[in-house]
Parts: sequence; C-alpha cells; structure tokens
Amino acid sequence: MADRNASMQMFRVDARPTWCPGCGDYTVLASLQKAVANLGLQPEEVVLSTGIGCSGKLSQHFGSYGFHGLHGRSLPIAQGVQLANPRLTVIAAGGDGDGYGIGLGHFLHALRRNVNITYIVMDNNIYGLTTGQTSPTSAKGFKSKTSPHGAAENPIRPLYLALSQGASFVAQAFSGDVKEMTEIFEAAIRHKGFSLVNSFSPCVTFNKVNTYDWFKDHLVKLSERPDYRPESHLEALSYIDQFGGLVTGIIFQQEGRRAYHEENLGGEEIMPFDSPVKMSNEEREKILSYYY
Ligand SMILES: Cc1ncc(C[n+]2csc(CCOP(=O)(O)OP(=O)(O)O)c2C)c(N)n1
Ligand code: SF4
Repeated sequence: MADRNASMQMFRVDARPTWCPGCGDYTVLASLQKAVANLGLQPEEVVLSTGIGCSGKLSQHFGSYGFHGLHGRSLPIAQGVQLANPRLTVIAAGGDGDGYGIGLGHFLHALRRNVNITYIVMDNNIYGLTTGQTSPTSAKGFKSKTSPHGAAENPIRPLYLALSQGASFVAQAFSGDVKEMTEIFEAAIRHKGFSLVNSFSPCVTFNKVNTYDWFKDHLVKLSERPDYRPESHLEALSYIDQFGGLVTGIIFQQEGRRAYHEENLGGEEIMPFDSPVKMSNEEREKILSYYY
C-alpha cells in the first residue's frame, strides 16, 4: 500500500466545515486525511461511517465514500460494509455521546466480533451539537446544562471496556498532537481487526474544563516510556489505572489474531457482495415455511 501515490488533497472536499474555530475535530479530520494518504490509499478504497453530532459531520468533510447514519449507529453500518466487501478500508467515527451513550451496545458487540474496522471516538466529554449537556465520559461532578449541581455518576471508561471485551487494538490520541494522532490512525488502520482510537478532541465552545491546556497538563505519552509493551494486557491495565486513563499512544495491540472475515467468511478472496446466493428456492421456501 505505502508506495502508491496518494495525497491529503485527494481526501479533501470543497465545502468548509461548520465546526467552531479551534474545535478538536479539525485535527481529527486533518490527521485522518494524512494517515490514509501516508498509507497510499485511494478515496474509492475508503468508507467512513458516522453517527450524529459535531463529530458525526466528519464523513461530510472527508473525501471518500461516506455514510452519515443515525445517532449511535456508525458501527453496525461500518461492520456491514466491511463484511460485504472486505477489501475496503472501513472507518467509523463519532462522539463520546454517540459511541458510549446511545451506541454503547453496538460498541460492546463490535469489540467481541473483531471486524476489521477502525473506530475513532472524538471524545470531548460533552454533547457538542446539542449545546453542552453532560455526556457519558463527563467526570463525576462536571457541571453542565443537564447537571447544574455536578454529574452524579461515574464516567464510562472506554479503555477498560475495550480491553475487558477482547479488543485487539486499543489506542488513545489527542487533537493537540497532530503528529502522534496521525501515526496512531495509521497503525489502527493497518491493524487487522477492530481498532479503537479514543481521541481527546476538545469542544472549545461548551467544555471549559477539558481544554487543550488541561489535556496538555494531564496526558502521559506512552512513546516517552521506552519500556512500555503494548502486547501486554496486564501492563495496559496497570498504566490506565496508574494515570487515570490519561495516556496517549498504542495501549494494546494483539498481533496475529484473525479478523472476523478471515475467521468466518473465507478472507478477502470471497466477497459476499458479489457471491451468488448459495441457497436453492426449495431451501429458501423451507426456511420461510417455519414462519408461516
Ligand atoms: C435518537 C437520538 N437521540 C438524540 C438525538 C439528539 N442528539 C444529536 S447529537 C447529540 C449529542 C452528540 O454528542 P456527542 O456524540 O458527544 O458528539 P459531539 O456533538 O460532542 O461531537 C444528541 C443527544 C438524536 N439526534 N437522535
Ligand atoms: S460545539 Fe464544540 S464540538 Fe461542536 S463544533 Fe463547536 S467546538 Fe466543536
């Protein structure tokens, strides 16, 4: 893939994003454009599926095939596309509300299935599009329109969820570091299997707590810890514990595990979308008769 000509320009669209100036989602967009170009991918080989939210607009601004689906539903769409045509590079993206609130069930099932897709969650710890309500990753005590006295619940912890449900690739990135974010997206796309990249992407308009400066003060880069081993599940959990989940880099990667289509559908040579249906009319009628 890497020696094919591709540029960020090929993944740009003419329409200007409607995001607020300074929104972290701009960096996610640019990093993703750079990552697919670095991998030598062509726009017609990539599909980006999103849900609803400011983050969900990513598919409108990314120059590949795209699907702007319902709130919380980017993962079923992405998995269906990848299983129908495993040769495509399929990316799902959305916000923390989208992915860890309304779409949480889909997230858990995607983790255990290990379909070969990359899932980017633009985690701004708030609902951006609907103007600043508490989200599933807002910290306990976080004040917002829906929790004026402070959020009463503990936040969802996506990294623990991903590791406990058997994700084969778990990473975290930050919109204040384009270089690292691009490298992580590249590694996530290259990984065969389900890859989660929880991406801290500040909402500069409605979240005055989790700002760029706040993340800069709190985040720890795993790349600056040369002894860190992303192949160790236990080490991943211990680092997440130690730093309260505020680490960036590749946290866990399981090499050599087969993705869903390789294990269950015969790999990339057999593509369900152009295979003839292997069922006779008699068989079909028999199955249907169970429901009459
Ligand atoms: C079924 C459904 N419920 C609620 C909404 C309203 N809604 C749209 S976006 C959104 C929150 C988005 O927050 P998040 O996913 O964190 O994305 P952000 O806008 O912060 O990027 C909500 C509640 C909706 N569109 N559909
Ligand atoms: S409201 Fe927040 S998340 Fe939405 S575009 Fe503006 S800064 Fe970004």
